[in-house]
Amino acid sequence: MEKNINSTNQKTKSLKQFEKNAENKVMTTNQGLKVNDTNNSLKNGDRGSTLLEDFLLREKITHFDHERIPERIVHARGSGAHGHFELYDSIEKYSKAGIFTDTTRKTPVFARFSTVAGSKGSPDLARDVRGFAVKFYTEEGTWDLVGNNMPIFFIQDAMKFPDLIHSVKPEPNKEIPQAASAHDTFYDFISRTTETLHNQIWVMSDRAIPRSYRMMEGFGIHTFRLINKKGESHFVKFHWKPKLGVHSVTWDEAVKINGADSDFHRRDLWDAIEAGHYPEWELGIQIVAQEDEHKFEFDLLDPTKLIPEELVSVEIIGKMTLNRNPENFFAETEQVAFLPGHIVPGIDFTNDPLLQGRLFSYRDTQLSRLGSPNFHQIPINRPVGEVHNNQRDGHMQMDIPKGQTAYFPNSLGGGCPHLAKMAEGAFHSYEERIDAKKIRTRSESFNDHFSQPALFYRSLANWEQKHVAEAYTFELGKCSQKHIKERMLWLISQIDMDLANKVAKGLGLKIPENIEEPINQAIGADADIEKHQPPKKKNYLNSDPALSQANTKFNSIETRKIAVLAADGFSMSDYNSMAKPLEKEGAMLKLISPHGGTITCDENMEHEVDAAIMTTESVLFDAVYIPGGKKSIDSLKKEPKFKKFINEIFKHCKAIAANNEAESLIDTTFVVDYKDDNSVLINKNPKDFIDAISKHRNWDRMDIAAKIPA
Ligand code: HDD
Repeated sequence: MEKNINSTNQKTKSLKQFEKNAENKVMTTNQGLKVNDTNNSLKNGDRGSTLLEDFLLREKITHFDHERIPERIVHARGSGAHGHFELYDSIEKYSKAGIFTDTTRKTPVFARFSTVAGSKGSPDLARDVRGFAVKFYTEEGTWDLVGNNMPIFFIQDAMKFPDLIHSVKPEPNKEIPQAASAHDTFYDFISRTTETLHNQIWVMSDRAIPRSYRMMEGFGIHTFRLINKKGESHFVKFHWKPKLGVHSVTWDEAVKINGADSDFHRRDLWDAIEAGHYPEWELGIQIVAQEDEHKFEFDLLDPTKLIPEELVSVEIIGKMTLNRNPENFFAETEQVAFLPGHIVPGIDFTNDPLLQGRLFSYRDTQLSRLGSPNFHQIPINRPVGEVHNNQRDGHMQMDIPKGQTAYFPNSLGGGCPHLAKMAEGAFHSYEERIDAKKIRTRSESFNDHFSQPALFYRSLANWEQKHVAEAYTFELGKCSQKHIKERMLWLISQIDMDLANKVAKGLGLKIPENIEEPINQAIGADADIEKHQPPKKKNYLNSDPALSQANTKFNSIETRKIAVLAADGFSMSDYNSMAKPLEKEGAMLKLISPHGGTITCDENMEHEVDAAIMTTESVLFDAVYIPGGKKSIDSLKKEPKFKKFINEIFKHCKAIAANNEAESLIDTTFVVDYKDDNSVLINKNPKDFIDAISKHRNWDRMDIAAKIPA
């Protein structure tokens, strides 16, 4: 399929000049020498030793030996895509940034989604936070919004980041487990660093196992500043809201997807874009006036706190569309370098101590990851505007700076590059008034570690709460140390006693009545311990509906994958009656049969099979449809994996539709006793099936489904 390349996208144009296409071209060395044999080395006779002289062998092997670069220390596993951002209405009262004032622009973007803990080759469905990083190639310079799919972070100060990551990464003595937080070192750290508990409960929720990158929210997390023309500052939190709503898989599916297709999210993003179903997110902002900085029960500078949407609503200001897959994974997705320090006039930082540390870390990491301070010259990292300064040389310098001078001020170079005036769009840091002691401490206003995890849990629907309890039980169940589990149980009991009781039951442990050491240990050795312990939990809001996936969008089946189970002799009229309305709504149907190749319907037409049953699994689909046709159904009955497929779809609370003879196949499965279920649709209108799929899951069946041993 032709890729949609937006000819007005400036970044796409700039990348084009670096693209190489070998079509109809002769093979050469890196020096342009034509190559006649790339299969055999130069030898002393046809059975002799290889000669050192063989420069063709040496060039090929040397390049190969150095093909890998260090993977990202975190967020190593990820996928990216190109697109653009459009602004709905100017927000000039808050920001002077061109991207926030000029509604005629289509700002090019490159977005990368990732897991955090796993290595580059780890499976996509790990229980983890997802990175949500967007590079905006704006006319005034590149702005990177390097966020996650959860609105808060684990820690409050960048100084703790290496500790956090060392605790979650595989344990250093045995390098186990890969891409998993369910182990002793992580919970040892978590249970001694209570500021982590808010992000941690989000990781226990369905947010940590998204159905698709296209179905997750994104958050800038920190409070940033927007600066308007008058130099006035407003605090801002950035939100990405996916057009398709926020949806997840269950843990049982996640575990199985990791085996069935460890590239599930990567493939999903790629396929959707190739098929022209371009993922879209709306950008929202929460604005807090400068004078309201201290009006909340929490500190705006504390990245472990969100501003509930019930308190400050999210104003939608624009939309991001991803419409082009990269040409080359390494050149673009692997080499893209996101830096929270990349901002443009109209956007500025706050003193959030996590953000402040990030401003150092990202540039530093690129130096070892990409190997040179010239990483900004790699095509994907180049800004769309011109770059002129007196920085020179370094590994892999790609530019050829002209002239005699590389210093400022100069007269020999005509004073160039000259300094930009404010009127020319120069960047100027927000003039925040500072009058303080230099001090190494944690603000007491950051001490509340339980109110927001409790608010999050209270805001969830009952099925979401059940998933949270199961996730804690699983994760702590994987820990081997009883004292770590007990400490976690006590901490969970401070968030919600009912939740802690459920987890304790699953673990077969008692919740301790108290714990001896101070619970907040993220303080200095000489600090006043009492002063830094979390105060009593506050309840400033009963619930925040925006935190629950039960309140997301359920209005579309676009890009949902529907398995059609059929064999030779399936009913074409059944199929047509269902397939056409589903496809009209943007669903993707895949024919699953006892074998690969083709099958023939009852109207004697051949149909290409998308997957033989042996090569696929139900967890890769959102719903199943089984058309009638006696011969087809008889064949499906002979292959037990079809029954397993249907049982599992039911277990995962997905929609099932069947026509005519297909009911007898349903009757051979566990579903036979639940044919009155809301989303088991036998000989029903396609509209009912579409409605059931658009609801994502029928959680009403959750308790029954859990009993199915699929
Ligand atoms: Fe980070 C990568 C998100 C805190 C240090 N981070 C990285 C990526 C994302 C985030 C999405 C991958 C970007 C990509 O796709 O290339 N990180 C966050 C968020 C944080 C956060 C939302 C808190 C709000 N990070 C954080 C801290 C530090 C780092 C506090 C260090 C002090 N992060 C890094 C890093 C990485 C990185 C080591 C690894 C690869 C890279 O930067 O380019 O520098």
